[in-house]
Amino acid sequence: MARQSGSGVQENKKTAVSVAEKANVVESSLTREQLVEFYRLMYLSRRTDDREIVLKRQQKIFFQVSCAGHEALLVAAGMAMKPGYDWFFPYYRDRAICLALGNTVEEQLLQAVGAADDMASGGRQMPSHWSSKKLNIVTSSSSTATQCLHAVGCAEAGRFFTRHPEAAKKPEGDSREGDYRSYKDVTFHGDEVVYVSIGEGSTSQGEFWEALNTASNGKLPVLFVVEDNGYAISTPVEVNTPRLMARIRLRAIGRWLRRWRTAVQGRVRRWCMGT
Ligand SMILES: Cc1ncc(C[n+]2csc(CCOP(=O)(O)OP(=O)(O)O)c2C)c(N)n1
Ligand SMILES: [Mg+2]
Repeated sequence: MARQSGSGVQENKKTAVSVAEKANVVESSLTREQLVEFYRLMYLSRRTDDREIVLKRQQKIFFQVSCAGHEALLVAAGMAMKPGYDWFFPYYRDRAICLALGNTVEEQLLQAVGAADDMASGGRQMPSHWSSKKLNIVTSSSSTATQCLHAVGCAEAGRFFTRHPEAAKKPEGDSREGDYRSYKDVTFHGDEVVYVSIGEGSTSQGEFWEALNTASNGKLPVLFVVEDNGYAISTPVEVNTPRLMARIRLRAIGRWLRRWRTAVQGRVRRWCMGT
C-alpha cells in the first residue's frame, strides 16, 4: 500500500526494486528440474485431497482437511529442510510438506482411513495427524497450538543432548524397550532446525505466545510458520486476531531474530529467500 510521507514514491520504488531483486534471486537459483518437482508435489497434494474428499463422500473416511491453497508454501518449506535430520511439528493442514519430506500418498491414505497398517499411529489418530519416525515428523495433539510447545521442547532437547551427549546414553545392560529410554536413541547433530506450523486463528492461543517467548528467550532454532487463510473455521481473521498487537509483539521478536547468530541462521535466511 502507498505510504503517505513526502518520500513515499521513492520508498515504494525502493520496495519494488528489492522485491524484484528477491524474485530474481529465486528465479535464478532454482533449476528447471527443481521447479517441475515443486509443481509435481503441489499437484500430488491437491489430487490426494481431491481423492480424500471422494472417500469422505463414500463414508470411507470420516474427516477431511484440505491443504488446498497452502501447497506452494509447504512444498518450498519441505524442499528447504532435511527430512530425518531436522524436526517437524506440522498441523493438520500440512499435507504438502509431508509429501515433500517423503511421506507417500499410500501412507497418507492409510492414515486417513485409520488402517491398522497406518505408519503414523496404527489408526489411533484422526485423519491428517501426520507422523513418521523415519522422517522426524512428530504426531500432534488435536488441540490447536499445542504443537508449538512440543516443537520448542524438541529444540531444547536437541540443544541439551548436543551439549551433554552422555545424558542420552542408556544405562549399561539396559535393554528395556517401550519406556522413555527407548526414545533416547534419537540422534541430535547440533544444527538442526525445528519446523512448526499453525493456522492464523490458533495464534490467539496462549500456547503459541508461550512457545514464541521460550524460543526467543532461549534463542532456540525453531521456525514458526503461520498459515493465514483468513478463517478459523467460520471465524474471519478480522474478528479473531488483533493484528496490531501481533505486529508489536512480533516486531520485538523480529529484532531478536535479526541478531540471531547461529549456524542455523544461514539456512533459515536462505529458506526465507527461497535460495
Ligand atoms: C484448543 C482447541 N480449540 C478449538 C479447536 C477446534 N478447532 C479445530 S480447527 C479450528 C480452527 C483453527 O483455525 P486456524 O488456526 O486458522 O487454522 P486453519 O484450519 O484455518 O488452517 C478450531 C477452532 C481445537 N481443535 N482445539
Ligand atoms: Mg485459518
